Amino acid sequence: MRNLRFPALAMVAIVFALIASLSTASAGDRVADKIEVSDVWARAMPPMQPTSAMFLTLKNTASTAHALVSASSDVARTVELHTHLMEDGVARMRQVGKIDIPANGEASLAPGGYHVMLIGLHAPLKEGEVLSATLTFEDGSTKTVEAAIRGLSYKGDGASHGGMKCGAGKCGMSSDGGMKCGGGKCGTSSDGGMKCGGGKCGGGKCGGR
Ligand SMILES: [Cu+2]
Repeated sequence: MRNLRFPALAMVAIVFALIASLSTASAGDRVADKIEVSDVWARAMPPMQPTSAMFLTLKNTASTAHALVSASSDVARTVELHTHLMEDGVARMRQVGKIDIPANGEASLAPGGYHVMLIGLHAPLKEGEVLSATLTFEDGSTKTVEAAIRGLSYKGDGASHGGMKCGAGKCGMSSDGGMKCGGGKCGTSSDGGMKCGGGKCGGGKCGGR
């Protein structure tokens, strides 16, 4: 039995290696551990449509601002962070380098605003199924999320869950693909945020601020 015993020196080395690995992976230091992700869903698309989008709410529990810098998923060839902008009255999508999550605040990825674009789907996203995606934050830490795949008519969980709302109404996609709000249309305000009529969208809410 003697040769099964670890020499004392090896034990010391193992203990130090354990301490080192624990301290470098300290939970408190990873941005991913400070961000709570909820309402994760993706849009089911018709079979011929090679792109779709994923939506979610990011809640920052830290007192410093953080950012989502990229996302990836096996379901698509390319995954990009996008926003919607109104240009000459037309809603266009544009890739963004990051999505800021304010200190002790939320960033809402919702139809008509920020979204995770899934480009070159390997197979159609089917309603009722779930896809897995990995979110990467500015320190390189990652978080894996599961997105419920919803039908074309699903507009998000609504204002109470951080979806876009506009006054008393809800923002949704208009028939031309732009944002609409009640009878009006959502556009982009001068600071790049969404606005709706006279109001501004922010923190997942539109108007009344
Ligand atoms: Cu997009």
